[in-house]
Amino acid sequence: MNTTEIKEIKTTPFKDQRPGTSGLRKKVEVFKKPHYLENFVQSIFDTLPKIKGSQLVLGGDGRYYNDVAIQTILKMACANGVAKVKVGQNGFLSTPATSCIIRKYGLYGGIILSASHNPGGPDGDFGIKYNIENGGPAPEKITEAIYKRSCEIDRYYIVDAPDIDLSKLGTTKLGNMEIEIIDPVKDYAELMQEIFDFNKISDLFRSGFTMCYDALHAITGPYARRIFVDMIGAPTYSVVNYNPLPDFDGGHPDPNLTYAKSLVDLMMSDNAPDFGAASDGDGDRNMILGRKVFVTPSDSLAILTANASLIPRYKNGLKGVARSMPTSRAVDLVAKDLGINCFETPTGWKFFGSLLDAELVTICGEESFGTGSDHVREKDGLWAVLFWLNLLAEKRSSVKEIVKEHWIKFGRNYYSRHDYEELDQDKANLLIESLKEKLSNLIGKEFSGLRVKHADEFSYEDPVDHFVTTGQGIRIFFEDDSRIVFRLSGTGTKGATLRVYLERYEKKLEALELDTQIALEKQINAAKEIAQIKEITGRDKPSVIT
Ligand code: G16
Repeated sequence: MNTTEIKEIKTTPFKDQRPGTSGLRKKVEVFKKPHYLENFVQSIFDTLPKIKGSQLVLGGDGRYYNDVAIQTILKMACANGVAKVKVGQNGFLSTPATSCIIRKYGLYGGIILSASHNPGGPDGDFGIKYNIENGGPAPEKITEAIYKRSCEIDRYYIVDAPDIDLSKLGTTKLGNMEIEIIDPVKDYAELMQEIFDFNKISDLFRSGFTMCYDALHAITGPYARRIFVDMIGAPTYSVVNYNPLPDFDGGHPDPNLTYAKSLVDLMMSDNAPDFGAASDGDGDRNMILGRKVFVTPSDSLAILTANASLIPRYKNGLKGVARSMPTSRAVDLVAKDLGINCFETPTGWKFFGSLLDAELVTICGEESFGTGSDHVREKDGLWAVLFWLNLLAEKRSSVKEIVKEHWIKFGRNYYSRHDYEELDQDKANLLIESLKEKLSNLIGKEFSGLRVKHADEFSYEDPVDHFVTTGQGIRIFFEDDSRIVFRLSGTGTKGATLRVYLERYEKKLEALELDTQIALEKQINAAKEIAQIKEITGRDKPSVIT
């Protein structure tokens, strides 16, 4: 018996530990406050009824403070009676790989250390989230219980022991707890090989097809090298920025038109490869580009759904699809065509979990660069990239041709998101509150040539467990069926971020290739006018447009 002294440490609650859209995200300096991390981790353990004797997985995206937090969590897991923890070598595990491991080995849950697409480093962000035994993010009822516990906590448990060397694969012990240091890529890569036709993708590369996958110095680098280069045989230059760095080399690991600029510039140039893609800090987001074309995440979701039968795993059809409310309604048109259900959920991958578990849907997606399926319970960046590669290998046409074909068949949902970042929290709250007050008076009024047909605040009742979630965004529908959605982000760590989602449908062949911002001009102006963005926030333009 390996004895390790369990210490009970007295503490007092922090009042700001309510998990947001995806776990608890704060500045590194906040997490470094004495007892801050420990309080939250103990609140998780105190909330879980079967933590004693359980098996967990633990890892993160390699960002600054991961290494320190992992050692603390291991010592706390031991003190709380956890039987075994699987840890990614060097503390690395992508979010979808964590989900895969929970499901494959039937674990009780997992702890993921990441602030996703938020910047890292000593002045950047850190985060922690708990995933349950289905492999997905803890649902609202659990995150609320964790928060409630964090408001009352007065002690936590930790063992007094030296740090564990996480650099070597194999099994070791901490007190009575077993620690297995695992290859972070293996299980996930095997799962991808079961889903997609790797041979067909290899043939595509052998035919001279070119790709640039940008890992943005975040977690997907090792996964992309193993899968694309070692297993599929893509040339090594196909994967760039593949070394995970604690500060993402000073970058913002967010795969979008603003933060993955060098990839976007390459793909819009005359030297562009056939295909470009990127993922975020923890590997659950994706951005898809073709030569001189950017595929919006909403279009990507619709295109993957429409072509799913070409992929081995989905060849017998889809049970249904789901999208978050602000995501464009492009996929709804595909679902109708396929005769399957399309569910509309609040923002946050956690809302897809019960639909996937109940086998109501197979594919889900969000405008925020997230797409995934029932193979895990998280969105999955590399899965989306492999899906596109498999599709390109089957169709042997370009990304641009596939997108155009889709628009010709289904019409195009012009779509853009305008973010106003780092707003004063009170002003942002005021803007949303004033919108709410106006809602009933908006109907019939005209803004920028658009007449309001309907306006409401979105709330959602989970069709499986009937849990109701309210206050999920203000929706304004116009008579031409275009739409604006306003909501405050639940993932930022500095001030507030106002997200304005703009959408308009177009079926006319001659109007399918307009510039998106021009195509949405009326909706953009109407949004500014209705929400009085400049008057309330002082900002006259968004900080990020995607
Ligand atoms: C998280 C959630 C997503 C959500 C996104 C943006 O993604 O898992 O479901 O769409 O945040 O949320 P918000 O609009 O509230 O900032 P990630 O990649 O950050 O974990």
